[in-house]
Parts: sequence; C-alpha cells; structure tokens
Amino acid sequence: MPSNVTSSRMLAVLPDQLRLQALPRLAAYEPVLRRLLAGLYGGQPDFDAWLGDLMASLGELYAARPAALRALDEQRAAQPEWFLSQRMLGYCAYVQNFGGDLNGVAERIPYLQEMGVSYLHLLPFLRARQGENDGGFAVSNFDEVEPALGTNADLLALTTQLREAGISLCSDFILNHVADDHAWAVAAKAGDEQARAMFLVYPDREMPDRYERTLGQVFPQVAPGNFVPVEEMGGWVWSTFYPYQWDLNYANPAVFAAMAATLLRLANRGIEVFRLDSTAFLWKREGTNSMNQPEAHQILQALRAIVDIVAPGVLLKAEAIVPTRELPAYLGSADARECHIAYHSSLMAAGWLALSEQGTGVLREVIRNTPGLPPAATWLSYVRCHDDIGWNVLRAEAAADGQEPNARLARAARFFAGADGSYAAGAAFQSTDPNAAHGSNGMAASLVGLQTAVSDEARELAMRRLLLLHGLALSFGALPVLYMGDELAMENDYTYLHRPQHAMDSRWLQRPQFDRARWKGRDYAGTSAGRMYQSLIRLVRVRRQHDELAASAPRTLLEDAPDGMLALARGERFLTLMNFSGQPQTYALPGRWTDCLDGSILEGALTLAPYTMHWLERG
Ligand code: OTU
Repeated sequence: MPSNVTSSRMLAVLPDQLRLQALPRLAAYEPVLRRLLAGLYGGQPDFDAWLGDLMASLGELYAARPAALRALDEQRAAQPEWFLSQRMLGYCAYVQNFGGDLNGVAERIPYLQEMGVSYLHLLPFLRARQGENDGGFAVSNFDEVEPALGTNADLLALTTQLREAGISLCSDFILNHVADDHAWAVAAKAGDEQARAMFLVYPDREMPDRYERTLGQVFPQVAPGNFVPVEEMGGWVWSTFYPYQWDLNYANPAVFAAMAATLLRLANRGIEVFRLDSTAFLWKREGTNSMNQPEAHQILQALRAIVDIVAPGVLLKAEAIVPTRELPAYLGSADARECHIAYHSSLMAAGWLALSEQGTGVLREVIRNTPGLPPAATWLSYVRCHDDIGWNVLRAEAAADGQEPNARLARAARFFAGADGSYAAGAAFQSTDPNAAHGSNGMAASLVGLQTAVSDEARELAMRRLLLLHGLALSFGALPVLYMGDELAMENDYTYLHRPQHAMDSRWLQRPQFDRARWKGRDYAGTSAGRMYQSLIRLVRVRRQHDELAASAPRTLLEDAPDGMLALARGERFLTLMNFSGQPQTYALPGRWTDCLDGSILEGALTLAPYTMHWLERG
C-alpha cells in the first residue's frame, strides 16, 4: 500500500471509486517512477515538491480520463499481451493523403476493416509550424489538431469510431523537439527564462563545437550541423533535425513533467498508441553521439511507469532508428519496463539489402542478433514507411562476413537509385558521396521494379519481390504495419519536386495521395493494383489463422538453407521459405508439409522459383 507523500498527492485529487482502482497500480509502479525520476532529477533542490506536483497532475489526468477508456484500460491490464496476436495488423498513412482530413479518414474505416487492420498510425496531425514543418514533425501545439485536418472534436469522433471498429489509433508523439513557433520557443525568444530553460541554448560556439566532434548528422545535406544560431536567443540552439525543430532539454524536470502531461491529455482524447519519435536522441552527452544514452532509457521507463499507473491500455512504441544491438534496450526487460513496441528498422533494411544482393547473409545476421523479448513486448515489422530506408543501421551486420560495410551499403543505395541497370526506381537520400551510405527513398513498388517493368515477365518478378518483403514482415513474428499505397502497388510521386518546401527532401517520393482509381480496381486481379491487393490480403488472412505467426510465438532461423534463401521456422509446425534471388533455390524439407497458400502437399526437395515464397504447415 503506497503511503508516502508523493502517492498521496495523486490519491488526494481522486474521487473514492477511482482511488480504489488506482491503488494497486500505484503500489506497483509509483516506487519505480520515483526511483527513475530521482535518478534523473534527484539532485534538484526542490525535487520532492516537484514530484508531488507531478503526481497531483497525474491524478487530475486520471480523473479526467473518459470512462470508456478507463474500461479499456482495465480490460487490457488484465490481458497485457493483447497486441501480440497474429490478428493484429497495422496501417500507416498521412491524414491529408489518405482521407483529406480526419473526417475523411473516418469514412475509410470500412476499407481498413476489409483489410483486417486493427491499428492505424496517422502521421503527424497536430498543429504544425507554418511553412516548412518536416511533414508535421515540427509541432507548434500538441493540444490542437492541425486546422487544415480538422478539430479536436473531429479527433474525438474519429478515435471513438475507430475504437468501435476495433481499431486502435496510433499518433506520433514528437517528444524530442518542438517547432520554433511553439509557445515555449516564442516565449524563449521574447526573453522568458523558464521557457529558455526548456531548450539547450549556448551563448557561443564553444560547447556546440565540442559536441559536434562526436555527433552524427541526420540530414547532412539539407540541415547540416546540430545547432542553429538564433538571434533573439543570443546564441545557438540545439536542433538535431531541421533548424526549425528545437530539441527539448530533458535535463530540466519541467520538460519531463510537461511532456508527460501532454501525452496523457492526448491519451484522454482516445489515442491508444504513441509512436515516440526520435527516442534515441533524448539525452545529450559530450564525447558521444548523444544517442541511446542511459538517461534516454530512464526517461522512457518513467513515461512507461506513468502509463502503467494512469492509462495501462495505452501502448508506447519506440522509433529508434539505431543499430540492431541498440534496439532491444528500448523494449526493456521484465523488471525495467520500457516501450511495448519498437521499430525493427534493421530487419526492414536487411530485407531490401537481401533483394539487392540476391543473398541473405546480412538478413540472417540481423535475425541472429535479434534477441527474445520480455513479456508483452514486440517488434514492429514493415516494408516501407514515410522515411528513407536507412542503411547505416546495418553497418555491424554488413561487416560480419569480412566485407567493407560502407562500400557494401553504398552499393545498395546506388542499386535502389537505379544505377548499373538495376530495376529499381528510387533515389539515394542525403548523400553525395558515392562511397558513403545514407538512405534510399521511393515507394516499395518502384523500388522492386514495377515502375520500370515493360514486360509481363518483369512485372511478375517485381510483384514477387514485393510480396516476398510483405511475407517477411507478416511471418517474422511482430506487429506488421502496411504503409498506405503499398497494398495497391502505388508508385513514386514526383510532384514534390514542384513544391519548393519539399523539393530538397526526396522522402516525399513515398508520400503520395491515395489513388482512388487503384482502390476501386482492387478486386480485379488483371491490374498490378488488384493483383497486389488480392495477394497481400490473402497473406493477411492466412496469417490470422495461424497461432504460430503470433508475435509471441517462437522463431528459429534455419541455417541449412542456401544463401539466396531465408528459411524461418515458427514453432514446430510452421515454416516460411523465401527466395531472395533471381535464381531457383532448392531446400530439403524435413517431413511432409501443406502449402497454406495453395493447399498443395510438399515433401522432400522443394525448388523455389526466383523471388517466390512458401508458407508451409506441417502435415
Ligand atoms: C523521425 O525520423 C521521423 O520519422 C521523421 O519523419 C522526422 O523527420 C524526424 O524524426 C524528425 O522528427 O532519425 O529516429 O533519416 O529516419 O529523421 C529519428 C530520416 C530519426 C529519419 C529520421 C528519423
């Protein structure tokens, strides 16, 4: 029973019935929260008072939580593995591209249901900076929907309708930075000291130069450096991403308290999953690349403890685009709970690399480096997203067989940019140096060769490649998320080149408007869109029927497959075979199997045609 002062500050603001509901969770997680926050902020003279105020604000936000959401909290707290089911399927889209606005997205709920989607990630829809805003990733007000996309009432209506349809809404929570026209930035520019302390500001270049010695670059071409000079601030402001995205100073407890409350206010509007953007960058340390610092994990664990106390139905998803070895920490452990879900960007990038190399060496190494997970946690698997395919996360795996990783990854970037007669029609991202790898952009269908295909045969191979990558994401044992348009084999959108605020950022290649004509034709297998849609939905349906494909079910990499192939066993009864090469590959099946996709019985040596895949069930 929590009897300390901090817990009582929360309990004091709750009505009797809620007090009873909150007590067991407070008892379990308040000590965890207190320990983590003491580790981060315990040195501050007014720490106890600050923590008491934080607990009181948590109590108020819990009291304000709508009854329907509190009911969902109870249900999910009793079934913490609810999101690991093979029936979970995600879909990710920009509001403006998918539905025009939030109401338009609501109109597309039947389509989401038709696909079997149970989780919808809408890219940033909160009030963003005027002018350039990095696709909404420069937020000026977390408490207001972007006016062009709707109102807070529309958001509430959408989350309610989605919940009734069995779909959880995921929203970005951009906690590393705010826009330079956010109220804090505006006040800081006007000379408000408290507001200035929300940011990392340096009077001259001394500290920035010291930090820069070991910092990386996210946008080396369009936003070089990690600090921006701001005249009104009389100094340099830390801005990891674009200069108008100002990093928050998490060494200041006021930042943590404000952002935690912001998250809960959004949760109270019905957002069920938070994509914690750029989590790797939350804590800075001189002499390091200021990524994946222990304090960044403590901040995330403290947010998790808050969610565990106030809104246990809510999921936290880490967006940390970091090397495989750094990833597991974002999912924590049974005793140090962190995020529920983490992007497996190494798996995603390695799938693409396997296609370009027609070999699975790096992909296998990534899988070997992917550890088992704590209970109620999972990877997020995907083929494409709104960002580039970042190659740098694969450096370690790309060097494992003795190859020079930079040259190897740069080759992949060139391949997907269409060099040397490749079938791909993408663009290399943020790199002018042909010997350095950064990222690749393009819609999946364009990257697999559908856009350049001029013969039926080329089209067939491109379709197979795309289905192969979807097959990997769907059978790996993760929460798979489809990226809008990929289900209809939509291709690159070049219109960004005519929009001055987007032209320098080729990630806009993969941010097209939803293609209604393709969507209308999705039932006709005679078109690429229809063929893709039918084949993909078939995989989704077969996946739903197999418990072995749940995120929590075991996975074994079968090392006896030839290099061009990937063979993954899921439990004792399910086998996925994928040929990533343009040559036939043969695999000796252990025993008798049924092909889940066409019902055929298979035994002995099985030869897979180029880029094909089999999902097999024992017996
Ligand atoms: C995230 O991304 C978002 O997904 C991007 O769309 C934003 O531009 C960015 O944050 C700033 O909010 O490094 O882990 O290389 O992969 O910017 C955070 C491009 C990130 C993205 C990178 C990324």
